[in-house]
Amino acid sequence: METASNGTPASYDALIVGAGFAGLYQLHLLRDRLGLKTRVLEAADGVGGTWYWNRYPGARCDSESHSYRYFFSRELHDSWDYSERYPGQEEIRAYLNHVADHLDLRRDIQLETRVAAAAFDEKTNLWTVTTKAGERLTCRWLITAVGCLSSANVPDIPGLETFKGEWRHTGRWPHEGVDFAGKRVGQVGTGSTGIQAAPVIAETAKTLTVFQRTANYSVPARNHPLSPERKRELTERFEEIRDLVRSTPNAHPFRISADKAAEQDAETLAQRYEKAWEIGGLRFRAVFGDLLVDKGANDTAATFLKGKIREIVKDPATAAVLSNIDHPYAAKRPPIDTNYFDTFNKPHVAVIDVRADPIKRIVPEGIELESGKVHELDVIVFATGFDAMTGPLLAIDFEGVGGRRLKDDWAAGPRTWMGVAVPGYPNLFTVTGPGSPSVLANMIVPIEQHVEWIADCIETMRAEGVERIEAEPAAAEAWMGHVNDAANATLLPEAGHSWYLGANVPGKPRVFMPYAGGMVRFREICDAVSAAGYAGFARNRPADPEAAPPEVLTAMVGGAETGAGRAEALAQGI
Ligand code: N01
Repeated sequence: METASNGTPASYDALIVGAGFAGLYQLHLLRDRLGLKTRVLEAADGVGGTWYWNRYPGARCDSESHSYRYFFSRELHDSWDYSERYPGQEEIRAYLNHVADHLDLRRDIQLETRVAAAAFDEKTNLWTVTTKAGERLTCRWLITAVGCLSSANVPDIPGLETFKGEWRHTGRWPHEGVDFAGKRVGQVGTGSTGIQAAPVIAETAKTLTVFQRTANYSVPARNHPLSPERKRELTERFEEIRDLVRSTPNAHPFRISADKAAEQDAETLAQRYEKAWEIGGLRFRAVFGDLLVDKGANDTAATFLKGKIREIVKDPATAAVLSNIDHPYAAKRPPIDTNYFDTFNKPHVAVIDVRADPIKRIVPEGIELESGKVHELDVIVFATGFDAMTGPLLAIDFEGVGGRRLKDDWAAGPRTWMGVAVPGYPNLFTVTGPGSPSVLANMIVPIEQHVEWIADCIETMRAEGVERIEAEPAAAEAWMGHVNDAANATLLPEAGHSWYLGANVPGKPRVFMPYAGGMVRFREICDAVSAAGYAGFARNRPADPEAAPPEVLTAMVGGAETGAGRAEALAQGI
C-alpha cells in the first residue's frame, strides 16, 4: 500500500470510512467497476463493522439469514450458506471476511485507522482526511460507511469509575469474552440487545439482575438450524428472494398483510396473532397492515403481547414489571428473542424497575438506587444502545465550505438530502445517513441501494467532467420535512424515549432521524432524482441558498395533502 511520505498526503480518487457491509461493497464498485483508486479506512483490526464490535452474548441478527446478505452477485451468493434461520454474530463476521477474500478487497483496506477529521478544499475540490494517528490522505470523493449504530452510548452515571468489578458495553465487547461463571451480574437496558443477552448471561452467571427503565415487547425468534434441503431451496430461489426484499417497504423477505386489525373480530385477531407468535420473528409486525398507523389496531397487538408476558412469567409481580409497557407495539424497534421472558422464571434472575426506583449512582460494590438500596455486583453489562445515526458522523470533525463544521450545522438536528448528501459538504456521500430508511428496513437492502446510487452518481459526474457536487440547502430542507411527515403519519413518534428520536442520549436534539416512508418509495425518489439530472444538487458551482426545492421531490411526495389515506401510504415502510 502507498503511504504518505515527505509530508505530502497520499492521494486517492475515493476514500471510504468503514469496512462493514456498506464499505466493502462500495470499495468493490468504485475500484472494480469504476476503476477508481480507492482505499477503505477502518478503525478496527478486522472487517465486519457492527458485526466486528457487537460480540456480546447472544448477538444475532433479527433479519432472517436468507435476506441478510448481499444480492448484487449471484456468484457471491452461491459461494456462501448460512447455517441458521437467523445468522449469529460470528457467522456474519465470517461471511464478511469471506466476501473480502472473494472480491480481493483486503489489499485496499487499511485497518486500525480511525478517521479523526476531514476538510474540504474549495480551490482543489478535494477532501483531506486526517487519521487519529496523524496520517493525511486526500481524495475527490469521500464516502462514509460508518453505520447507524456504532457509537456506543455508555450512560453518564456518577461513580462508574469507583466500581470495583468489571463493566462492559455490549457494543464494545472484548474479543476474549467475559466470564460470568459464579458472578453477580447486573444488566442495564432492555432493548433488542439486552433482550438477546440476558438469557445467555443467565446460563452461567451466579445471579442476573436486569435493570429495566422501559419495559419492552418481544416476540420469540424461533431460531433453528437450516436443513440441507432448505439451504438448497434458498440458493435456488435467489432471484425470487432478491426481488421480494427489493419490492417490500421494509426490505424483509415477507409481505405486510393488507388486512386491517381494526376490521377483525376478536376470534380472528386471536387466531392470527397466535399463528404469528408461533412463526415468530419480525414477521409478527406484518400480520396486519394498520398496526403502525392506527392506535386502536395497535392496541390489539399490544394487548396480545402483554398477555403473553403474563402467561410466560410465573411470578405475578415480575410479570407486572415486564409487561408494564408504555408505548405502542413496534413504535420502538421491536426485539425478538430466545427465551427472554422465560429467563425470569429462573430463581437467580430478577428484574428491577428503575423507572419506579431510578439508578442513583454506581458505588464500589454495585448499583445504588434512589431508595438507597444497593445491588451488589461483580460485573455490570451496559446494553444501553448507541448515539444512533448522527453519532458516528459527528465523531469525525467535518469541515465543509467556508470552514463550517458539521457539529454546528447539525446542532439542532441532522440535515441531509435523501440521507446521502449534506449541504455545505461537497463530494461527501453518507451511506445510510440520517434521513435514509436504513434502520427501519432490513439494512442490507438500503445499503446496496445507497452504495449503487453513489457509484452511479460518481460515474456520471466523472463522465460529465463534474469535479464538485453538493446538495442544495432547499433540497435538504424539503427532504427533512418529508422525513418528519412520514414519521408523523405513523405511531413511531409516540415512543418518546426511542433512539429513532435521539431521546436516549441526553442533550441530543429530538428529531426523528430515519425515513419511515418505505424503501420502495425511497428507491423511486432516488431514481427520479438521478433521472432528472441529479435534481437538488449543485454541480461545479457552490450551492445556491435561494434555490427552490427540487420539483421531482415535490411531485413525488405531494404537497400539504393530509388524511388517513396519505398516512397509510406514508407508513407503508413499517
Ligand atoms: O439499544 P436501545 P440496543 N439507565 O437503545 C436503556 C439494533 N440491534 O443496543 O428505553 C437505565 O434499543 C434503555 O432504556 P429506555 C436495533 O436496531 C439489532 O438494545 O431509554 N437504562 C433501553 O432499554 C436496536 O434497536 C440487533 O428507557 C438505560 C436500553 O438501555 C438497536 O440496535 C440486535 C439507560 C437501550 O436500548 C439498539 O439496540 C441488537 C440508563 N441511563 C440491536 N440508558 C440485531 O438485529 C439507556 N438505557 C442483531
